[in-house]
Amino acid sequence: MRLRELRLEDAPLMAEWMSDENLTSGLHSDYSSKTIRDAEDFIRASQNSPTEKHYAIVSDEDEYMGTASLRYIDTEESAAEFSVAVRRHALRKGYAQHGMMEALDIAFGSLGLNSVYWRVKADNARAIRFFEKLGFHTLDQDVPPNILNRHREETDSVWFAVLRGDDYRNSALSRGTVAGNRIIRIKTVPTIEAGELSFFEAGQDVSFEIKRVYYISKVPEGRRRGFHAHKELKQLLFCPYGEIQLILDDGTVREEITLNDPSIGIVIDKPTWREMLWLKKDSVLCVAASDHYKVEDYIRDYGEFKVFVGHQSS
Ligand code: T46
Repeated sequence: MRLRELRLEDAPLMAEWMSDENLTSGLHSDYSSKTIRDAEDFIRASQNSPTEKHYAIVSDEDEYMGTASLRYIDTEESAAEFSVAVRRHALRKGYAQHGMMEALDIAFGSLGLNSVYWRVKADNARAIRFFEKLGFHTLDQDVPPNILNRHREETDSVWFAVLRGDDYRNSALSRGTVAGNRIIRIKTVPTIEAGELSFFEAGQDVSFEIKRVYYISKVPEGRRRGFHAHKELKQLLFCPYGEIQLILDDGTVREEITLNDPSIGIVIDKPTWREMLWLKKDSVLCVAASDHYKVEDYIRDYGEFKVFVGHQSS
């Protein structure tokens, strides 16, 4: 998946999400009467605007999945507002997250801005949950008055922000854990203009003895794997290349983290249900495991897993 300029041929799929009330009811604008013509007008108007940048979030096959936008770009204030909308077909596949990260890269990179703000309707629980899972928190204050004034009619918004220098791609790291499993930083040595080298050593950086290493590659974008837990096995998971969402569930809490940094590892050392979603084609998931492959250590039924962890904790 990637961002590119919007094209007129994106209009039919853009009109598709606009007419999906389930998707638009939480947005600020009213899209109920929008047509393909309106979508075409929007794309044309956005093409030469210095203050509005709209990008198509597209699949590897270049299919339009949604729009990520930087609006009200204010070079004096060095700020912009972010927004994102995706088609139903793109939900839960990582497109919104990917579009957001690339749009923030553009805001702080080529546009050279210092801050990006966005607002969400206070009753749009799905959107608030989405941003909070990425590690963003609603702002109680500190939204610049000129930005607040722009939307003074809307009294039902909560605000989020990213400032230049924030590690927005890895804000999950500050959480420390995912569903009770530790997020660790793998030692990483940068070399001058020749990349970096990451390493961990058994008995020193990893608390269990490593008996097996395996890796998963050549997975198409948008595909899921996993759907199981282990009874005894302990593992360190990391993604040396690409972008993979890891969904972990300890039987009580279900949380996600995006692995897109070779220096981040997740230690899963207690029974945890896992699912992995390939956000980018050719991403690689590497695992250092505490034991050899034992089919009897797998729990592949979620109901059984719930019983297993229930018994363990009682
Ligand atoms: C896990 C997640 C993160 C082997 O023969 N040896 C091995 O060491 C492994 C790991 C797998 N296999 C066989 C078993 C299956 O026939 O490879 C096939 C695919 O395994 P599975 O469907 O379990 O793959 P994933 O990606 O769902 O899960 C794997 C690991 O199995 C699992 O332990 O935690 O990655």
